[in-house]
Amino acid sequence: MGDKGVFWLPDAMSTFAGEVDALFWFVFWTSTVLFVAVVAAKLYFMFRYKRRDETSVPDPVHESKLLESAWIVVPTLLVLFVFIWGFDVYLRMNTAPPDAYEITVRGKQWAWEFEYAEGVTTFTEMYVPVGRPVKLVMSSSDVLHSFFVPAFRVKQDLVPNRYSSVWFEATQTGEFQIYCTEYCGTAHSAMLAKVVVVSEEEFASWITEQSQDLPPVELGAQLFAQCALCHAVDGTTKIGPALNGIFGTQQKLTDGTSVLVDEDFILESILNPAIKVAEGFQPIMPAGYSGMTPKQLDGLVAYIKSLK
Ligand SMILES: [Cu+2]
Repeated sequence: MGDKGVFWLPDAMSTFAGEVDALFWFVFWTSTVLFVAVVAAKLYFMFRYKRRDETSVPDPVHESKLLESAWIVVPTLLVLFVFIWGFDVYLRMNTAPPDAYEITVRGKQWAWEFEYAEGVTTFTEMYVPVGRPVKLVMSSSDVLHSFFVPAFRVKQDLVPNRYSSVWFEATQTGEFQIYCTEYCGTAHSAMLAKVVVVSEEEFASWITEQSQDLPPVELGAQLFAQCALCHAVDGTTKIGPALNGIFGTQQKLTDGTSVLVDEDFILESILNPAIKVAEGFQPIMPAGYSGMTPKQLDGLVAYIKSLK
């Protein structure tokens, strides 16, 4: 947490963050004042009107029009005030400026995919320019996910077969955490990424650099970021088997047979992971990676093949 955050709110790093916080603090402090007032009045009445002996009968209560009107009118005005204020912020937060820079975001078990208009795709980092509105057009390849950047006060569900969107304008450069905040299966808690906010110039040169054609192995290494949650490349076992040094070996399968790890087996395991499952593992790999382009698939196969 940086120097602008407080104990329960992270740094405010987007143009809307301050407004969201102001609304939050208003609701928080009015609730606190009302809570203290109600509890204090209750305690006072408990002692002031305590029944002191068996025969005592309290005086009849007379209504006070002024008092009754006050406790109807004041809370109603408060609630309406919060509604109008909140609705105004909500509407503006949901209406992206027409000149916003668009990024297509796809959530899948268990990775984020960020696709830029220039044809660049990233997985663990979403680069955005500072001081420029960015609109995210989001969808999911499988189940419900939810995109959450606490520092921007931005949160939106991703729904299969439907687009949802959010927009924000980052006010400072830096790296900010992205969470999936809708439980989406085994590796939900590790479905993380970062927003990297850079200057306009840095962003432009980053895009140019990324859009260069990469050799297949390098392209594959980049794409592999979305697999790295479940597959290690250093021999350790994660949710799925480690993928280094497997090319050319015989792999034992859950049905007792074995298979030669060649290009075809790697490709089949990406497209249809449930057909041949490595011994000792569950058939839990999502089939969502079949949506990659042939070039991307070639790259991934080349990369896995290259792992020693
Ligand atoms: Cu998720």
